[in-house]
Order: sequence, then structure tokens, then C-alpha cells
Amino acid sequence: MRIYDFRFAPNPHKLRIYLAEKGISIPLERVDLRKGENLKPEFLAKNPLGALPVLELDDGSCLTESLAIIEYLEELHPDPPMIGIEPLERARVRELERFADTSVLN
Ligand SMILES: N[C@@H](CCC(=O)N[C@@H](CS)C(=O)NCC(=O)O)C(=O)O
Repeated sequence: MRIYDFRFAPNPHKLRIYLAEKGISIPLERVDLRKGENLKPEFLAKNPLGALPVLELDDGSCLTESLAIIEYLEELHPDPPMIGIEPLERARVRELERFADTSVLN
């Protein structure tokens, strides 16, 4: 696995915070948004939207949404739980994440 990342962008930052809190180590590969590296054909082949973060799996396939990446990693590494255990708790975490994404970061 590897993660395509850019230090100064909020969605990649959210994923890096999650990885740090979980203690998960995945190699990070920098894609400089300021230089437009996300618009190069090699990167667009991984995510046609040209957005970060991207999790590339060992078979070369890619996950391209930060929340989907976090939930995938959470299912692979359930301990310690980072998005709650009980259904309502998990819904509250998703609610807050969506609120931050749509109302704070935009
Ligand atoms: N819904 C996506 C949004 C991804 C996104 O918008 N990423 C921004 C950085 S925070 C990006 O790469 N933008 C491309 C650009 O600025 O050209 C996610 O949560 O992963």
C-alpha cells in the first residue's frame, strides 16, 4: 500500500491524523498540488478527479475518497476503534466528519 499525499491540503491531513492516532504506518508519496502534479496523466490514471488523498493497494487499484480510505483501514485495523463501536456513536462520528467537510472546509 501507499498513500498519495500533500502536506498542506486538508483531506490528506485528515488521513494523516487518523494514521498517526491509529499508529498505522503506510508509505506516503508526495503529489505537489501547487505544481499541478495531480493533473499529470500518471496521477489522473489513479484518480481521474485529480484529488488527494489516494490509497493505492498492492494490486494497483486505488481508493480515492478520504472517508472511504479511513473506513477501509478501520475495518482492517479495528483496534483501537477510531470511529466508534455502537451504531449511534458511529453515526455521530460520520455526522461530524461530513459537517467538517461540507461546512468548515468549504
Ligand atoms: N471528497 C474528497 C475530496 C478530496 C479533495 O478535494 N482533495 C483536495 C485537497 S484537500 C485536492 O486534492 N484538490 C485538488 C486540487 O486542489 O487541485 C475526499 O474527501 O477525499
